[in-house]
Amino acid sequence: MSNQMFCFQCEQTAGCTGCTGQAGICGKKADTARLQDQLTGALVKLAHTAEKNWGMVTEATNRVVLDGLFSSVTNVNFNNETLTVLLNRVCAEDERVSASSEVREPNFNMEEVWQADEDVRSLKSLILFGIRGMAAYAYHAMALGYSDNEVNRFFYKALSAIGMKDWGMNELLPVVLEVGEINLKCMALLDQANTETYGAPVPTEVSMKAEKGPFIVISGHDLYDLKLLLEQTAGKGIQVYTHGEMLPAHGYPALHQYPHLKGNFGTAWQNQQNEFADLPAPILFTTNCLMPPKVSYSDRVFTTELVSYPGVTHIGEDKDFTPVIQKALALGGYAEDRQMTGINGGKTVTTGFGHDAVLSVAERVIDAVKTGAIKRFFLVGGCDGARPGRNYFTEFVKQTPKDTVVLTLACGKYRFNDLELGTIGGLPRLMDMGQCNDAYSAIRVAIALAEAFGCGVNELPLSMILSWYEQKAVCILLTLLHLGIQNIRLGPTLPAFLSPNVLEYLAQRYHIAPVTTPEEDLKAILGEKS
Ligand code: SF4
Ligand code: SF3
Repeated sequence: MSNQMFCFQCEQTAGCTGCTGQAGICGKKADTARLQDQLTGALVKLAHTAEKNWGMVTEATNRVVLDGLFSSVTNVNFNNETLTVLLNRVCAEDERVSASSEVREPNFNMEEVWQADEDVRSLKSLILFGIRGMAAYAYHAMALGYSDNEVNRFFYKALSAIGMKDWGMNELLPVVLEVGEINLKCMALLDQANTETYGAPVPTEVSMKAEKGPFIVISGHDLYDLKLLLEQTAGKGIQVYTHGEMLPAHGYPALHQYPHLKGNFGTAWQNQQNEFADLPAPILFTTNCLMPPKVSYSDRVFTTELVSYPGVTHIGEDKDFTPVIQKALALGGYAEDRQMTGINGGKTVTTGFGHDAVLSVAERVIDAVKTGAIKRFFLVGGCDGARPGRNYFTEFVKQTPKDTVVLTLACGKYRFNDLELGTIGGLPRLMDMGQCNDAYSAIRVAIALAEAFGCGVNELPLSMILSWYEQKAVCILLTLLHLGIQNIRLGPTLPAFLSPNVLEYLAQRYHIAPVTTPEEDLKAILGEKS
């Protein structure tokens, strides 16, 4: 087993069963996967220690738990060196927290989970992957000075559950659903952090034209890093372009105010190796999704926070972006303005339809539903990825009837966000609610509409068609289940970590179903009673 690995946490896992052997499909090598397992095992041990010595837990303990979980999210960290430093931090914290105990907790080996009975493995995986995603939300909120004791406390409970040797379905299932419940609080916290810091997003048209001259492309989800970069590049003749999940930043007033935040470059994460190949500019990754950089552009890639790749320049905690700025000036950018387009040839995209923006027109929306002008809402959202089956989401949106509204969020929207879908009653038919980190906005809107119509969310003329890839999608899904939302269609494939029994439970109780074809799914949905 020394050069072997096992990982099945994301949608592109090998053969839809699990990445094994020398490396995963994402490029994560076996030794890195094993280090992440060791790190997770150390976090489980720390959680057991913390549960028994709660008085010793400090902000530093909470921070190392978030760092450890977030670092193992797909496409964040490929670097054994930084993972080893993190592992040592977790062990040192465990030592400190346990200082007053006479008995030390035993080490925990993740092989115990991977080798467990398939239902136990499935439920523990749901818990682990769910809290990895939730840790990302808590981390971003913490960067802005926001944290929540109940959320922090739950990470230890969930990690402890993963280490329980004799727990079965009865004990683990409630913890799985609790991940969804606490994640709702965590997403609300991040929403509060973002909107209080940068203002509520407003609908904003974003150009896809790269202007001539030096520029920097910033990717990932961390708005705080973008803010710091905008401050440090102000007045230097450098333009800043968002990439991937950074696009919704344009909707926040406190970020939009910077005139050199010019537009958006490129599409979703899985196209980066092509889109960055000839880029005359540096790219800064603040979170996932980093792909192994090709030699053709690896000297232009910079990472910060928990993102790390061997040999790539990392911007540390001092947040001095000088190396990125110098690289931008040295490369010089394009000689002439360059019009980029989206996947479907569109030249602009619109973002910023957060809950405040949508609910500010709630009366018009409600009237339009009552008069029959709007027949149905679709939430077509989630992660993008490389599987060819993901064209489903483009085709689905293209085929939605003209009297329906498409709400979207996360990077899966690049499949269709440059399409011109027109308007209904003055409202755009396609509304981008933001990042995967903003799934809370969609939940707020759904709950507000249900209240306005005096019904439950399941009775609304609303269908959810979700695409997943990494672990934030797992915690969002668990939150939707916690809210009792049924009939979610999930694709392009179902998670490998759902055992047949767990899948059957989800299908029976929540009517989760895999996507089929856009035609069949639309026919089934539109035939449904609304
Ligand atoms: Fe495979 Fe996904 Fe794990 Fe990477 S993160 S090793 S692609 S399952
Ligand atoms: Fe995308 Fe990685 Fe999930 Fe944030 S950037 S949605 S996949």
